[in-house]
Amino acid sequence: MVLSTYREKIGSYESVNIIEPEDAAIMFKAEGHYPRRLMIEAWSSYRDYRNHRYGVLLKDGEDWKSNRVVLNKQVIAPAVQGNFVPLLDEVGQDFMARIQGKIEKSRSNKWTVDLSNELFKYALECEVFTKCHTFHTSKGLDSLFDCFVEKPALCLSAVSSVLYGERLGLLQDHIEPAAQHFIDCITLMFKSTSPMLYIPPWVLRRLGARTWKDHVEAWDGIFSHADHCMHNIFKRMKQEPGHGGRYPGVLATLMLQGQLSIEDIKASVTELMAGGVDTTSTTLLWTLYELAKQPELQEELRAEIAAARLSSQGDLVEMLKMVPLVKGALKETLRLHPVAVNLQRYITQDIVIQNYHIPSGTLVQLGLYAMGRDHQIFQRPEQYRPSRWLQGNARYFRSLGFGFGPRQCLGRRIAETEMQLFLIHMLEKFKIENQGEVDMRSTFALIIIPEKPIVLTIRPL
Ligand code: 2DC
Repeated sequence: MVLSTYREKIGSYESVNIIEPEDAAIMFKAEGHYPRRLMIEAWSSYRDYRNHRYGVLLKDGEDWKSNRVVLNKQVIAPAVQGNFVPLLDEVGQDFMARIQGKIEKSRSNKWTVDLSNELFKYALECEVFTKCHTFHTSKGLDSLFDCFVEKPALCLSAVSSVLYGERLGLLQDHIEPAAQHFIDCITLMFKSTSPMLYIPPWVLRRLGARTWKDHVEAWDGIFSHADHCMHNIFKRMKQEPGHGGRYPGVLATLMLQGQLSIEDIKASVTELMAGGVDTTSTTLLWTLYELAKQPELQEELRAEIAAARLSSQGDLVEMLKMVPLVKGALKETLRLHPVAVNLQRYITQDIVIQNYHIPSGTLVQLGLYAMGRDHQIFQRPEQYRPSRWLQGNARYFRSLGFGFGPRQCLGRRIAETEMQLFLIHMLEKFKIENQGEVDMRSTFALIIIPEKPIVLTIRPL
């Protein structure tokens, strides 16, 4: 095997790099009770600089564990999926109505568009709707309310209506500027992070460099918007208790539970909001791009969806259990176009990989992008073939798009549900076509994104 394992030293850190699924299994087995990945210094520096608390993204050790356990129950436990499904389904349906409207307006029975900003809005709307939705009771909220500083500059009437149990209204032509600003801030935050993987943030800060300034500006925008969203929920919780016993949303549930401090809740909910926009929308965009190349595959998926729709008789949670090919498509997208170029762990015991002895404490990086495209690991890796995920034996430590184990992506369940429902609605109503395009390349902006805008044509079935 050529170079499947090697050491590298970039900037200030040294790592051992692997790509084999079997080696990934060894790495994860040695991750210990408090798994740690590479610390993104830019993100922690910003928080230190502004005196913001770390959420689970950046916490480590016992503090990470105790927060993560509480969040898991509300965000990623299978039992809570049912809470999100109706909310996400509603956003999905609205998105389809919006596409339909665009098609009708065009008078050519199709809509040709770079969907990326539309998908950002879709993802943000899903976010806010689930995480900062509404509430049904208001025990002892006065004290909670006090810790919020009103930010009048960011007066987002549309957002407050979502938090109130209605919607953001992002899927309209005139998007609220503050919401668009939030979206732009997230993109800038990712983009300005990558240079700081190699040059320490404090150096750039000392130099007054653009990168650091952009980064601070981006996070400032993210934090104030998230703060504003949460502030509005608090206000609503106080003003109008009782919301027909409906699911109150992640934020309200966490607050009413009182297991975490408000500061901890704010920190992790802000991360969830920021982490769920570009990631899911890019993955959906890549999926549509791949599907556009294969009309027959779209048909296959449609058949599966139609059968699932029929036999689930309106029960969406059941329906989602009957669409393995749709799920395979998303796995396939994350294989070829992973959001994270690699996964990393500091191992907590000595391990042996490919006959190399690697001492405890070493940073091990699993090259997710490389793994997904390796022909010894995936047959004909260049082919987008969702059905390859249907055979159980071919999956061992190969589907790692959301990471693995207790430190895997906290937003995973929401992201998966949101993306599955999106594809279901999309394929039930539309055909996706490309412009006879050549292969789209990707680029690294901390997460992997398409190098150029992806333009697709959407037609009614
Ligand atoms: C980037 O060399 C390349 O899920 C670096 O939703 C190593 C590295 C470390 C951490 C990874 C990062 C890479 C890619 C983006 C990831 C991040 C951990 C979490 C983050 C994978 C591979 C992401 C996209 C989160 C982002 C949350 C948000 C609040 C910033």
